[in-house]
Amino acid sequence: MRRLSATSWQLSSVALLSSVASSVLAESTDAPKSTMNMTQGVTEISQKVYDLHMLIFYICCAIAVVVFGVMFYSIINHRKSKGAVAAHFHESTKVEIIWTVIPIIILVAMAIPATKTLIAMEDTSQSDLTVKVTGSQWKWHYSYFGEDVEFFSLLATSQKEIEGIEEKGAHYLLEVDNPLVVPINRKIRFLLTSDDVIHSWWVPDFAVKKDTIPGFINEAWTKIDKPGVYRGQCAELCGRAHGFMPIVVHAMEEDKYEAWLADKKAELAAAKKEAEAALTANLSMDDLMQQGEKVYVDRCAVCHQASGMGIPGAFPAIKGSAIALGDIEPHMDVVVNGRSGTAMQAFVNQLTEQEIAAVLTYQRNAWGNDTGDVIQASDVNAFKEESSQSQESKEAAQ
Ligand code: HEC
Ligand SMILES: [Cu+2]
Repeated sequence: MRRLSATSWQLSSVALLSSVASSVLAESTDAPKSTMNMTQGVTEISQKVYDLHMLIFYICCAIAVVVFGVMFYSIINHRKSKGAVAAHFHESTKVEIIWTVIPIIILVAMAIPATKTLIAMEDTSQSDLTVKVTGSQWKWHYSYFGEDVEFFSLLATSQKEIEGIEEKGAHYLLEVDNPLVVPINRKIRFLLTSDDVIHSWWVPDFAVKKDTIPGFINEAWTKIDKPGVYRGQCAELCGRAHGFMPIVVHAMEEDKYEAWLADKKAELAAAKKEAEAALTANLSMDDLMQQGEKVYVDRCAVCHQASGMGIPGAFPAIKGSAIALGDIEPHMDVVVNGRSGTAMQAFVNQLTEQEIAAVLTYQRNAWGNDTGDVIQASDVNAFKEESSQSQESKEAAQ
């Protein structure tokens, strides 16, 4: 009777393990997007990583069955109540050798496929195109090498959804204004770096997860098999809005990608023309305030808050701030050049002159900051030229 229950115990634990294993197996064959297991992804590498993960998982299961089997067998069959007497051997060379050699063999057997996959993941040679990925608080910047195409990619989820005023959409916190667009079936090399703190560019479907480190350039690559929209996130705790800098990649057939690239170039060229034209335009206070509010909400409110109150101890208030109420030049300087060593970044390459003029006007006239100052794109441009000249003369003096 006792024997029987002991065996059924062992049997049921084996059954449990194998049912876990088979449910994992079932997932790997039908449901492509399982929430229980690692994704298989859409690249050869991600499939390799997945296979490796499953292989190691099964090895672990087999080891668990053997180890727990021996353990439970010993506990049950050699228990004290049965009159078992412990053996008293020491320094058995045979046992020592066996329990050293077997784990070594297992480890080496696991290291071989793991190393192969890792080497393949690191091999960025012979790529067809290169995209530079730059992380900053809290957005991504993509730059296509040799194409003169670059843009920022920011969270597109509305503040109302975040605050729970509106219902959350299907891609809550996983949607951006400008997704990265890439072709399928081409080897894409990523050069990854950061403008401020460490971020990490992570797209699970590609099995790509690389830290972006200021002052360093890391490399990664992918070759996507299937067109689609793939989503990821920053995977390095990078500050307050770490959870608000998602990654969206549109993978397209090559001809569609080429068409997109041509469109994007035209769009960027048009935007550049518009920015140049704006340099001579004189906008009304109302227009500037309207545009400025939009820029502020999209680009500044994450730190300085929509109320202009900032977050005490982290981000200064703009409402009532001496800078926003004082002379225009120091205010412009903070926004154009940033404050190095702080989260206040230089917006000179992130916003057009028009946008900087608008956001300055907005900060100087919103929330009771009633300076009445109106700043035009031409003012910002003049300031930029002046400060780059003084930069140059400083460099020349050195
Ligand atoms: C990532 C967070 C962050 C974002 C985004 C940000 N700022 Fe700042 N800002 C800061 C921090 C931090 C400081 C304080 C810097 C310091 O310690 O000198 C600051 C300071 C300022 C100041 C000076 C305030 C004072 O009283 O000293 C102004 C003006 C300002 N920011 C404007 C802007 C504008 C305009 C934008 C949007 C275009 C913006 N900031 C976006 C973090 C941010
Ligand atoms: Cu980040």
